[in-house]
Amino acid sequence: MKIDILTLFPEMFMGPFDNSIIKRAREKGMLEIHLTNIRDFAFDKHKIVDDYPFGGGSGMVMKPDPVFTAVEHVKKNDKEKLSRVILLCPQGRVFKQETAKRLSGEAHLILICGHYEGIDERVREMIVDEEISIGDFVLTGGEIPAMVMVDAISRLIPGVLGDEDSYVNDSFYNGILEHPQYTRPREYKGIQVPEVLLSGNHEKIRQWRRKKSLQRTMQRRPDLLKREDLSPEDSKLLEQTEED
Ligand code: 9D3
Repeated sequence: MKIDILTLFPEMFMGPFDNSIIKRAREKGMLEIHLTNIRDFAFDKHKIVDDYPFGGGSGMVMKPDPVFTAVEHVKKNDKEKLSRVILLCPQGRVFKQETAKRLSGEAHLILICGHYEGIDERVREMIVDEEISIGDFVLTGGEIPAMVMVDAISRLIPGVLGDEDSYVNDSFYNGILEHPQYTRPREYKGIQVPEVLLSGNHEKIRQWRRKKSLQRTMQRRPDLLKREDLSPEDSKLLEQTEED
């Protein structure tokens, strides 16, 4: 997969993609990440990329031409029109694991990082295929959201994760939070590893983990647990939880 990132702050991306899994994916040629500075496509003397909003109001708006020209530039070798243009902005649909899954099947993503109060609406109308937000909190721009997306999408590209860090057990893959994990030593600062995990009884261990997962999900993320899709076994484990 090829990912082009269009931003006014390319320096922010120095580092996040140069570590562990993403770095290995880039080295293996499975992932190609390119950064483009939108300011390089402002051709006036002062390289101006923002302007006052028509109609008044506070804050600045990103001018359409530098963004438009930058997108045209990164699309110029894409004869088959295989690219998908995504604008990161607070007005977008919220990014979910299923969004990451869907986008991991694309050949070429072009991510535009919004900044200032917003971007001229005509950019959206003419070249943006999809708008994405990463959640209901206010950030200073679309750069960190772009990093989040690249990270979540990259690990789903076939061959990027080794067997050891496989994604089939991902929390949101199963729609329920993960159970507690322990490693050596058996006792740490006076706290023992639960006896059942040392028992070697795989059926008991499986039930314990499932129960802990359900318990955590009910306490922290009840929105993920719809009673009607609980199996009879899950319902029983949840009843035990309510007794605990
Ligand atoms: C006062 C109105 N604000 C819109 C909700 C203005 C505004 C705040 C923050 C406009 C732009 C921004 C910068 N944020 C992003 O560009 C952004 C973002 C975010 O703030 N939260 C979650 N996801 C995203 S994706 C891009």
